[in-house]
Amino acid sequence: MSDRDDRRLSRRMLLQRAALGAAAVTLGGCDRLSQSETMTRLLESGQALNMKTQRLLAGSDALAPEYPASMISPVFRPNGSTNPQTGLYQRHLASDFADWRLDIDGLVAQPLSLSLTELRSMPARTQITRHDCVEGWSVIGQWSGPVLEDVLQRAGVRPEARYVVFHCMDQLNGRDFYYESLDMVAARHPQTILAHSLNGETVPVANGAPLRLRVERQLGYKMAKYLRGITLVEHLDDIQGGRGGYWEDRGYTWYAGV
Ligand SMILES: Nc1nc2c(c(=O)[nH]1)N[C@H]1C(S)=C(S)[C@@H](COP(=O)(O)O)O[C@H]1N2
Ligand SMILES: [Mo]
Repeated sequence: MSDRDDRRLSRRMLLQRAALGAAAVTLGGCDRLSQSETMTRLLESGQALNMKTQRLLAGSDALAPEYPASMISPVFRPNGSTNPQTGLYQRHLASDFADWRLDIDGLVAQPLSLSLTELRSMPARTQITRHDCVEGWSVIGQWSGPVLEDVLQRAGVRPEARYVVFHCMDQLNGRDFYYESLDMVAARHPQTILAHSLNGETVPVANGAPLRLRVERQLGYKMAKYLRGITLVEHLDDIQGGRGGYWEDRGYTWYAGV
C-alpha cells in the first residue's frame, strides 16, 4: 500500500471512529433507558472487528508512519486538560516535579517507583509522528522517551496481566481523574513510549508534563498526559467506570485505531 493510500485509509477510519464516538456520546443522554445496553454491545462488536481487522491487515507490530523534521507542526495543538488544577498536579508543578514518581504496580513481579531522572536516563526512542484527535484535526511532533515495554520488563509483567492502566493527575470534570488503558499488544508495540520530550524540549505543561503516553496507531484520547502511575490488571471492570478510560466511560470506543 502506498503512503498516500495509507493516509487516505487513516483519514477514513478516523472519520468512522469519530462518527461512532459521536453516536455513543449522543447515547449518553439516554443511559437510563435499557436500549443503551444493546447499543453498547453493538458498538463493542464493531470495535472488536475493527481491532482484529487492523491487526490482521497491518500486523500487530506494523509501525505508524514517521515523518521528516521539516514536517513538524510549529505548535503542537494542546487539547483536553492543558493546565491541571488539581492540588496534586499544582504541587508537583511548583517543585518542578522533583518529588514526582511514576509508580508501576498491580500484576508485576517487582513494583517500581521511578523518578524523572531515572526515566530520562533510560534508553529513549525518538519518533516524529502524526497525532489525530477524534475531533478531526492532526498535528505532527517529535516525541522521545523510554519504550513502555522496557519499563514493563524492569517491573516484570506477570502472565495473568491483560491490560496496562495509566493513571493521570488531572480531572477534566473536577471530579474524576483522567485514565486510559491498553491491551498487551498495544502496550508492547515498538512505538508505544513514555514521552518526556516534545520537539527536543521537556514536554510542556499543556502537552502533559512531566510524562505522557504515546500510542502512535491510536487516536489522541488514548495518549494519557500527566502520568502518575501504571497498573497491570487482568480486568478493567472495577476501575472507575469500568470501560477502560475517562472518555470510554463516556461512550468513546476503547480501541481507537487510526
Ligand atoms: N490526562 C489527560 N490526557 C489526555 C487528555 C486529557 O484531557 N487529560 N486529552 C486527550 C486528548 S482528547 C487528546 S487529543 C490528547 C491531546 O494531547 P495534546 O494536548 O498534547 O495535544 O491528549 C489526550 N490525553
Ligand atoms: Mo482528542
